[in-house]
Amino acid sequence: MAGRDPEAVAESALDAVAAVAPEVRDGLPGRRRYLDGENPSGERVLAADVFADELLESALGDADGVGTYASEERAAPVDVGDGAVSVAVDPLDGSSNLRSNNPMGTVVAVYDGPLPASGRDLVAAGFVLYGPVTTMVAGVGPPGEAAVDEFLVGDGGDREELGALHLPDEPTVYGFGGRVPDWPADFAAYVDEVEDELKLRYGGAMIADVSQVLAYGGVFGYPALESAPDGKLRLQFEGNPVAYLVECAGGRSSTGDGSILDVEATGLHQRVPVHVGNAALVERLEAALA
Ligand code: AHM
Ligand code: MG
Repeated sequence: MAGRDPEAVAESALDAVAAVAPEVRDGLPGRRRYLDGENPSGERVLAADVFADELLESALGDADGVGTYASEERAAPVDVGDGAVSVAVDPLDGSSNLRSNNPMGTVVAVYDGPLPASGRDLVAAGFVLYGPVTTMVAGVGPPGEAAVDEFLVGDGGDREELGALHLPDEPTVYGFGGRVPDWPADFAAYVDEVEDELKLRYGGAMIADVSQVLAYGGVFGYPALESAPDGKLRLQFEGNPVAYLVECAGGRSSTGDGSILDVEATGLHQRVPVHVGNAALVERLEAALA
């Protein structure tokens, strides 16, 4: 239906993602093999990535008011309805963890408008974490203002609210992606400092690493690299939704030079350096990179 309240559409979209999460999870055991070919970012694709993408396209296409579906696994957005709301997903974030049986997630960004969109156009964001327990973390509302809640996702795809998330005042964990020799010198100097204060917790799936920051406080980043000045993570599917969630939970996000939510959207698969965490740690990062 066209013209529905974008926040109501976002709630339907999050319900739809939770509803298929058990099916995504149940489909993983037989889909740990790589397929031929690459995704639009030039990365190898697992059978599980394609499976999750197809389930999510169908579920979100059926959600009331969702007009456009876009995914990290597809070159272009798909028209799935007549609403103005666009939903961008990373169907299986961290899917290279599948072989080693480590956590992975599904990331969801709900934008009021066409893609590519600015993080300021987000009306909701969330993620499903396929950990020892299947949970969803989500917020609905204006960037910086929405409450961020954690839900238990039941076997039937229902969401049971567990409570609000707010970054603890005393940070304890850090994790940064990319190879250390590929880190710019100013970023490496910043890491030297935080290593003296925090405990390393890096798992190679952004969503699991961000979840640790939300639970224990700290900082996660996939920085600009010498070989990749825009880093690895994608603005529409990864950078914007985690920036929204961490900022709404009382933290900060940064490209190294201001909030990720202020980055101009120029392409569906554009990459962006991502740093999120407690405000003081992100402010020190910005000072170190200035
Ligand atoms: P993916 O969406 O294709 O899984 O790639 C994104 C993932 C992030 O979850 C994680 O932070 C990063 O890639 C890890 O990359 P690397 O394996 O290069 O450390
Ligand atoms: Mg990803």
